Amino acid sequence: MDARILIIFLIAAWVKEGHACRNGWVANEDTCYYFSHGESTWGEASATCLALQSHLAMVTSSEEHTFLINHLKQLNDDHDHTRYWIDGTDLEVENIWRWALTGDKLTYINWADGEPNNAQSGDCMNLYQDGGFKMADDSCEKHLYYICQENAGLVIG
Ligand SMILES: [Ca+2]
Ligand SMILES: [Ca+2]
Repeated sequence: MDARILIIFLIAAWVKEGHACRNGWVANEDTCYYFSHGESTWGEASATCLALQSHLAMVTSSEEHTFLINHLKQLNDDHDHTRYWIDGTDLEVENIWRWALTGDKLTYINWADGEPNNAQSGDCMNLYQDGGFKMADDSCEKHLYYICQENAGLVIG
């Protein structure tokens, strides 16, 4: 193949793909997500995301939430009751939900039916399969799956 045609083909393929993510990560807009294969406490999950130059997912719009819901439904076709940690927490002040990474109060919240119920001191936020992967609170010590998020150009220092 002519080298110029090959280069044009590769550029076209890259543009179609959008923002390039590392292997094992999934792209949406200019953000990459990692869906864990194992389960951890919320604190361990947060530390693992940081070790991967990322952070627990901050779900900040209905568009982003819809993308995650659709992807999680595909991933969990054969499973029930699955939950995925995200970065929200009300550890400091009950019922004041903040993103752990920034300390900002959540401006977008979409709770599953009956949530948050603070069951077992539920101070950490997850996306709950039985609630259509809407938001729920659970004990931070539970071992759940988790979603890491890496923003293009975001430097975590
Ligand atoms: Ca709580
Ligand atoms: Ca709950």
